[in-house]
Amino acid sequence: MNRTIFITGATSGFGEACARKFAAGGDHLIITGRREDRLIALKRELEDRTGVRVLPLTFDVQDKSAVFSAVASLPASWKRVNILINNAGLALGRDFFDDADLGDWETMIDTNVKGLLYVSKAVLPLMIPVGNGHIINLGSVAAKDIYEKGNAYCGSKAAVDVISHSMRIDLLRHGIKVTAIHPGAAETEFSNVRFKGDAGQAKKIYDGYTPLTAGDVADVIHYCAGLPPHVCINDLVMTCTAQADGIYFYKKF
Ligand code: NDP
Ligand code: 8X3
Repeated sequence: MNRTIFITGATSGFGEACARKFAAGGDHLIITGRREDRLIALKRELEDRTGVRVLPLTFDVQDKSAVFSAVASLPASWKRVNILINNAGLALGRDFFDDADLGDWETMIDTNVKGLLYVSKAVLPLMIPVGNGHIINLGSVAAKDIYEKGNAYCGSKAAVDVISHSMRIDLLRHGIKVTAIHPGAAETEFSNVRFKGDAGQAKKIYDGYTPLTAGDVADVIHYCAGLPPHVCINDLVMTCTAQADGIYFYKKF
């Protein structure tokens, strides 16, 4: 389709699956994350396989000046962005409020909330002149249904939910669509990160049912991004069939 898609967190999970899906559809990509080796490997693979142009940008979304200088460093031919997918994010820990780690809370808020704000603010000047921009933010069912030991992660995703609504209102005058996607459990590196490399604990999250895959989420994001200019999906909750909401699952053991 020849659009330019700016994807945060493209080194894994939903972001990487989005890169593959949009490249297969002919879109050019700016892919970002901290793990540069993965970005370079993905660029090579997608350019060879699909013929689209892929530009890797390595930065930490928590680092305000790194975000703004990375976006400012884009070559002139990349200074137009049609779609921003604010996907970079994480959960750290799953502990009662009184047991939770302050550093984990800070990292989640700095990444999921402040990082999303910094990237959006930095990219918007490249999107407003295009006249048909679209921002797609990754929230979570954790924004909609608050579960035990979810505390700061649920709070950070509830912030994404509210910020998405606010963006939609404030960007109306620029004709920019804002979509918030709220997936339920999806098997990616997410739980490995949440449980700090404890693979056994991470795997247990997906026992007894078939969770979403990163590809399922990328398919839905790609669908939202392909609707006619006058149509916007504002808010979308998606789960696997075995999950009803942020809390209730039907698991078979
Ligand atoms: P993954 O762990 O597989 O991917 C997370 C991505 O975010 C990686 O590419 C990682 O890149 C990037 N990232 C994390 N921290 C930073 C940072 N400080 N700066 C830049 N990039 C960062 O998880 P998912 O794909 O599952 O998650 C993607 C999003 O979807 C997250 O916002 C998550 O909260 C949300 N989500 C996930 C669900 C799930 O069950 N998996 C369900 C609902 C929402 P790198 O480490 O290279 O920087
Ligand atoms: C990720 C899904 O249920 O772990 O946002 O919060 S959950």
